[in-house]
Amino acid sequence: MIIGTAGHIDHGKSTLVTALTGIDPDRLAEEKQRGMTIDLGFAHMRLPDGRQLGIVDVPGHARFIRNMLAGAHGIDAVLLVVAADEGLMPQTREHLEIVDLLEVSRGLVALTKVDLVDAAWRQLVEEEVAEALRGTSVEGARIVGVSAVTGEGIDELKAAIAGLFPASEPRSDVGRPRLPIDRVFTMSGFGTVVTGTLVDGKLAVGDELDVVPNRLSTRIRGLQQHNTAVDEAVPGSRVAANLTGIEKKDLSRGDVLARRSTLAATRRIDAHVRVVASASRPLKHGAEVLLHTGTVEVGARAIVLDGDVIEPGGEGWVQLYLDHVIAAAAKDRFVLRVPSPSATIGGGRFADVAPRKHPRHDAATRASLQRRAEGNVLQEELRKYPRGVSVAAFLKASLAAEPDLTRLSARRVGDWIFDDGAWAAMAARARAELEAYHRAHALRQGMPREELRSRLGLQGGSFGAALKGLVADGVVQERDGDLALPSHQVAIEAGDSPAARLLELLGAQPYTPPSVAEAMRAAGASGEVVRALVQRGDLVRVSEDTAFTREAYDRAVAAIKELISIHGSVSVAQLRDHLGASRRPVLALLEHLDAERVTRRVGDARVLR
Ligand SMILES: Nc1nc2c(ncn2[C@@H]2O[C@H](COP(=O)(O)OP(=O)(O)O)[C@@H](O)[C@H]2O)c(=O)[nH]1
Ligand SMILES: [Mg+2]
Repeated sequence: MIIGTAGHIDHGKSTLVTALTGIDPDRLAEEKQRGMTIDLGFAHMRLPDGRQLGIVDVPGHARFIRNMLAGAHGIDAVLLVVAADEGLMPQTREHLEIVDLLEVSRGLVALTKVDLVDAAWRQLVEEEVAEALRGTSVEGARIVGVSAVTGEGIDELKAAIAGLFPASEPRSDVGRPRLPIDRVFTMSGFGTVVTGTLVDGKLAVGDELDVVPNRLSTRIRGLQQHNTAVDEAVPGSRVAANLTGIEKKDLSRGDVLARRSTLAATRRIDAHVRVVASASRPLKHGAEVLLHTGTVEVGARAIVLDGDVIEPGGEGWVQLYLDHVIAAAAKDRFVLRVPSPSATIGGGRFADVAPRKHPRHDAATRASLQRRAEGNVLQEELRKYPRGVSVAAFLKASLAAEPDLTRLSARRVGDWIFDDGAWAAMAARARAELEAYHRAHALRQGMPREELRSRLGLQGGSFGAALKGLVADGVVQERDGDLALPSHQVAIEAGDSPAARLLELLGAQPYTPPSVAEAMRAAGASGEVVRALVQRGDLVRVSEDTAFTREAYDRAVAAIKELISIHGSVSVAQLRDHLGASRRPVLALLEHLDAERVTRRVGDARVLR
């Protein structure tokens, strides 16, 4: 569990963290020298029931709001710090707004520096704070007066913090660990170390991970939780991971470590945005904004999908087009800010992290996004990719551990999922293409795989799966790597056809046949005719040059077996004389039978295997 501080500069956030934990969260020399938090600080404390709580301390200064935003991701609760002597100040409101946009639903207010004010003033400030919380995600949060100077309220605050986290409530673990990186450094003797707040799954020493979006791979050599080495880190904890196979220069805040092939890298995101009521202007279509999500900040253009603006206090769907690729997952929360003057304009949740471009003012798009946001991700992915959705793509589009096809009319074949309607259309198309092909090429046993793939307009991966399904359904048969309808038979016309003439020619002098090339020429038969006859079994081609009719071949094989059974073996000369054949075809036949492992050559003779 993680709690994050929030509040105006100098209101006593860092001092309070030290009072609670004994750890000074200001770790940078510059922070200590200036007495001011610049970057995120981290501390941890043990709750009365023994559980560890991580604390993220954020800077209050407006200039470092981006660091505050990086720290606010992944927190389970907020500790809003308000100095009793100053009351609400600009960053109190700004941080509170961010907490609300990130939907942090648990919180406490620490009213600090109560040693500096009298009871009446304190009462006034408490009322002001309670009023400010109204309508936010932490409305009604308890307000605890504390003083780091006198120690007043510290124990009460500790108890209140513990009360925020009922022991029975585990953090969500969907087996999809993600660690948005907030710090990268090298430690002598260890190498590269990253820290972050772990969400959605566990990490263990030895895990192979992706670094997204740069598509690097790494392995976890060591893990720490709250400065203690562990074999496994659980979601909702502060984690330091020692990584192998990757250098500090290849990593930065905003990158995310994730389970292999589960996290999307994207430049386009569909999102539902709420524009804050306090915004001084609406969110305009085409506006340049800064997107903060996880620990990343990236410039983006907001395509407002309905209307030309979203007014302060309003909400709507936008497509964000990012300046560069980031790691993102559906349902991730985000904040949008505008640069000068720097201000929060809105925030919300991602719906589709790999969307197509949409027409604007389109009810179907809106409805689809709505259904997706409600959890029908697979259905919407199938709509988006009627030619099939890979399981890997689906995992990147959702937070699910596995695709769930119940209540969907879809089928899974291998690692691909197809909508039933799209499947039926594809099967019909395959049938029609094969039918046309068989008609055009009656002598061929089937269509080459690659040709059907391109005719169906499928990619290699989805075609492999689709074909498996079509074969299982009995729509298609595989014949020596070619594809045919089950009903298809190579058609060789009887009568005076090249095929018939070829068979007749070869059959007329079965053991002194002309070479295949000569016979083709004489019969006017193409290579295709020969192939078809071989496939049908009417011809047995024992070498490039030599082919026998089926009948002649079967008789010769029977003769060989008989001769061997009588004499123990058979020679080329014996067989030639027995069949009244010439030498060349007999030699080719015996070599063919050797290769077929029917006979074996011993000296000049053949014996049976
Ligand atoms: N009198 C008094 N001063 C405090 C208290 N807490 C913090 N301070 C002082 O307020 C100043 C700002 O504190 P700091 O923790 O750096 O504030 P932050 O910017 O919110 O982290 C420091 O000089 C602290 O010593 C308190 O409870 N009482
Ligand atoms: Mg501070």
